[in-house]
Amino acid sequence: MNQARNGGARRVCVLSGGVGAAKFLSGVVAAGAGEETAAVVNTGDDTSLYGLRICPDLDTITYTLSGRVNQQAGWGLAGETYGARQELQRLGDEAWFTLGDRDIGTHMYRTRRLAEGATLTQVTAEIAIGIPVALLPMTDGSVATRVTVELPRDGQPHEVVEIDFQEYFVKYRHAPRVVRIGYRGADRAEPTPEVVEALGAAELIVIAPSNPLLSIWPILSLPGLAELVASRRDRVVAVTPIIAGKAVKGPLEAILDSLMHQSDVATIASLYAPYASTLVIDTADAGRSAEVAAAGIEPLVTSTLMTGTRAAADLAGVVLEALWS
Ligand code: FO1
Repeated sequence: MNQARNGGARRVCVLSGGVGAAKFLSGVVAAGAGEETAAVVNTGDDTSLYGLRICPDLDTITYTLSGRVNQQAGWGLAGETYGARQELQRLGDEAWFTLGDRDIGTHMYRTRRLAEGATLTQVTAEIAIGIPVALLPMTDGSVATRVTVELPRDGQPHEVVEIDFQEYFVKYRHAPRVVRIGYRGADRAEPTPEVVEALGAAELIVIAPSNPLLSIWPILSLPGLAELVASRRDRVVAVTPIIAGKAVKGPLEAILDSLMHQSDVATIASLYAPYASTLVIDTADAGRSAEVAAAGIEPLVTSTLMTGTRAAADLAGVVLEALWS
C-alpha cells in the first residue's frame, strides 16, 4: 500500500457520505485538487449480506471517481449484469438489495482480504487503486446506523421497530416515518489514526453535501471526532444538502421534518454551526442568508446543484477558494 495515499499530508479533508459526496469529490478532482484531498467516509451504512461485507458509501465514491458509476442510479457500476440476483430470485430469495455481478466481485475481494486480517483502511486503498483522493473509512471497527421507524401494518396501528439502515433505505424504500436514528457501536469504535491525522493536519475541512444525520453524524459520533472538528471550526466549510427546502436526493427532508420539525437551509445551519464557520448555500436560498447567519454560521451563496462534472467542479472551486486565497 502506498502510505502517502493514506497519510495525513493532504491539505483538504472531506467528510463524506455516498452519492452527494461522490459528486462533490468528482468536482474536487476536476478542479485539480484530488491529490491534495483525503475523504473520511461514513461506514455506518455498511451491511453484511450473503456473507459479504458491503460498504455502499466507499464503493459509490470509488466507482464515481474511477468513472465507472451507474450515473442514473448514482451507485453501483455502469453496464452491470444481474445474473447472481436472478439466480437468487429463482431460488425464492427476495434479493431486495440489488447487487450487480461485478459489484459482487468488489465485495468478495473485500470480504476475503478482511478475513485474511487486512484492515478496512488497507482494503479500501487496494480497491481504490488509481484514484487521486485518499479514501479513508471513518473506522476499521464496527458501527451500524440503526433507524427506528413506524412500520404500517394492514388495518392495525403502526408498529415501532428498530431496523438496519439498508433495510430502512432499500427494503422499505425510506417510506416509513423515522422516529429515531442511532449509531450502534460508535462509542466503542475508534477512528483510524489516518482519519485523526487527516482531520488534524488539513488546512481545509469540508462537510460534503451529504445527509447530516445519516452520513456525517456517524463520523462525528466516533470518540473524539466531534471535538476535533469543532476545535478546527474556523477551517471547516459545510455544503448544504438542502436547496429551497428540498433534499437533492434521498429521505433527508422527511427525516428532518420528523426529527426537527423543519427541513430547510436554516435547519442545516443550526446542525452545522458548532462544527463549521461557513455554510455554502444555494442561490435559491440567498434570501435565507440572514437566518443562516443568525444560526451562527456564515452563509456563502453559490450554485450548489451538481448537474454534471462542470457544475461539481465549479462548486468545488468556490469551496476550495478558502484554501487558495
Ligand atoms: N440503493 C437502492 O436504493 N437500492 C438498492 O438495491 C441498492 C443496492 C446497492 C448495492 C451496492 C451499493 O454499494 C449500494 C446500493 N444502493 C442501493 C445504494 C445505497 O444503499 C444507498 O444509496 C446508500 O447507502 C445511502 O448513502
